[in-house]
Amino acid sequence: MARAAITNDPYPFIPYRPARYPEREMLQRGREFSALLDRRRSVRAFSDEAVPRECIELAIKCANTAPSGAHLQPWKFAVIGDAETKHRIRVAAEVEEQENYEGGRLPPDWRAALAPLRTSSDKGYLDVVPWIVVCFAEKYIVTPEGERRKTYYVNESAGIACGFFIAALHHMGLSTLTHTPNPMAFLTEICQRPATERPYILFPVGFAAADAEVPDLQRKPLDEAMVEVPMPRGEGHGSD
Ligand code: IYR
Repeated sequence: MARAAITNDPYPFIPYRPARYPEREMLQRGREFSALLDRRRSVRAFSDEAVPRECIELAIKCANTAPSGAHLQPWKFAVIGDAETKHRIRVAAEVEEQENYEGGRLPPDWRAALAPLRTSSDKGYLDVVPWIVVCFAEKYIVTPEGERRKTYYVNESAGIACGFFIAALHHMGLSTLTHTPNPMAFLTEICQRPATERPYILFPVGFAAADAEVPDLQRKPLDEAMVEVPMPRGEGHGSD
């Protein structure tokens, strides 16, 4: 497997010359990318329309470009397209979520935070979507020689990979939901993954239903997302 070679061998260093654009074009590209991402919404109402498997493969290829701790790429994306396995996942997710919503496992503050989103223990969309993709985070990787290697920054790495995955789906006109049916241990068994991996995020993937609705959420404004760090007192000047 290529990765084992990568993790043991020193790398040659090769030139890297990323594309450069005139300033106007940089801004134009930034605005367009921002507008594209701003049109993405988490979806809970899906169409059962088929989605080519290659779209899923491409989204995982995009995820697989994510930076990762020591380049150990501690993720696996399990792909499920058959109705029986999707249904098993739905049933198991609903068992956990019924305990959360109806059984009182969700603390009151959490329930209150979710109320405006109208989420519930009904995860019917897991039967409807053409694909379910489960990202597993690898606590260890196993080399072809059977040697266990610890991975680093697993949450950060898998989280960034999932972000790329979500963006790639959206770019293709597909929708998903960042779903973490809690606890998620049942996914290890259903997806037949080893104990070195931990279920991280479950993604139903498909086209949004023709009549899908989403809450009219607003993104927080830039001046709340971005803060200026004050210059140290009595020191230097800005760069312009
Ligand atoms: N996992 C539950 C609850 C849930 C929690 C958060 I935080 C959300 O943003 C949405 C749902 C569920 O899937 O319903």
